[in-house]
Amino acid sequence: MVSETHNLTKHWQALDAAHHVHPFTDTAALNAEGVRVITKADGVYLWDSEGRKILDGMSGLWCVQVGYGNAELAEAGCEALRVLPYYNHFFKTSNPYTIELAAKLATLLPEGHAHVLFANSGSEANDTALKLVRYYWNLKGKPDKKIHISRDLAYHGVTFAAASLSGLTPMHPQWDLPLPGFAKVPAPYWFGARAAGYGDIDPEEFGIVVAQKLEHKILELGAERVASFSAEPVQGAGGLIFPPATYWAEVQRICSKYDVLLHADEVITGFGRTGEWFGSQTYSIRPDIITMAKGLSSGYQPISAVSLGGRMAETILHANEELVHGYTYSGHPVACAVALKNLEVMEKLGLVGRVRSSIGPYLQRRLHETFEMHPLVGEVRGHGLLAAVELVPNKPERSFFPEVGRVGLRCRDYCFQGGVISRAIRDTMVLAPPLTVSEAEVEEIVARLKAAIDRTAHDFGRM
Ligand code: PXG
Repeated sequence: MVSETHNLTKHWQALDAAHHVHPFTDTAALNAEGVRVITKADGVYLWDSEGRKILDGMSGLWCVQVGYGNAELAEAGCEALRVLPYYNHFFKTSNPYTIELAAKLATLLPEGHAHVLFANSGSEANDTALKLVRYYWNLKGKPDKKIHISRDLAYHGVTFAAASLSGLTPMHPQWDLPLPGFAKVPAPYWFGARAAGYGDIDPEEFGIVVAQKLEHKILELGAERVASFSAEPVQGAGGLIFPPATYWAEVQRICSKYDVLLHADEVITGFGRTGEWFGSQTYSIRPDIITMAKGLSSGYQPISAVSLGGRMAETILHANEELVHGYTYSGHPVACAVALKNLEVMEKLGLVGRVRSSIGPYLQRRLHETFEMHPLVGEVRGHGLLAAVELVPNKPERSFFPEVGRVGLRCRDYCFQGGVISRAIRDTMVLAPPLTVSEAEVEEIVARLKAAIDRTAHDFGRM
């Protein structure tokens, strides 16, 4: 039986190598190593084709809020597949699943966000958002407002516009990006502030100083040319960067002062991650436009959405002309049925409340207790069910390893070998478990991560 399993693994690995090109992957290197084939999932666990069980500390790609194997979501999808597997919204038509989902979102979104457009991925949602920002300023008679500002280390997706908006520089050279009309300001990354030359600044002061970089950039470009500022409430793929408490209020002030639309990318922070439905609620942000995906359907179906705040809705929805935008699968009935059920299940299980007041604080406390004094750890940071353990050569100096990413990658490999998935971003280990994770499972995550970090520390002479 064991060898049969193994043969099937080899078979799949060979076919994958022959025909399948992976995202964000060095194809030749992967094919030399052989891909891991994931065959099933349940709760917080995955199984691979060798029968190995792995605790998924990342909820897939930060998205499986209700955990894997939820039968209610599966049934909702099956029912929609039988009843209305497809129809569109182009020909003066709609369907109950899409309608109900839009109305449900309006009850959960921050104040003033009562209208949504659907798409299929976070990247598409962000592309759509930038188009709507442009359209808004054109309708307002300010066609010179065309520059989109975003931040270093931001991740907004991979389409031409979303990749241009992203501030992770390795995302650009292969595609001659960013496109013209995109500008960047620094991220509110306090742990990296010393290395970036800000000296021994405290987080609150740093929050203001770094927010004001946005003001400087707007003044440098000319407010009459700046359309929007895009930002994740908490930066995810850029290294889990939590803004200092002073940051968002200052950004909000600056956007209002210069009449710059504020776009919150809630693709990761949406749907309970930080203990509220949206990160904008956690950080008291009042965005003009919000993009969301991932947790909207717990990743069970590809679906994303863009919501319009008051002034954008008012202007765009009363333009009295056709909105020349939309995808074949915008508001796909099966995806909407699954997303609607996902929100219902999240409410029934009280998942957002448990992230805020029980399991979120529990994860944060256990990570602090375990890693705060660890010789390889510079900082433990987190909020709700988002957490990061930053691996550094010298904690008091807040400096980084010279060969960025090598230590993190080693630790990530040890995590995999030890049966837990924790993503390494540069040399930071990141966790974003399903919102259903139990205390016992948190203990498992912490123990396995500790074993991996200890092994890594040993390899690099730090223990
Ligand atoms: N915005 C944010 C904030 C994201 O995190 C996107 C937009 C793009 O969504 P789509 O659905 O187009 O992928 C994302 C996606 C990682 C990782 O390794 C993170 C994402 C995607 C893939 C990998 O952390 N986030």
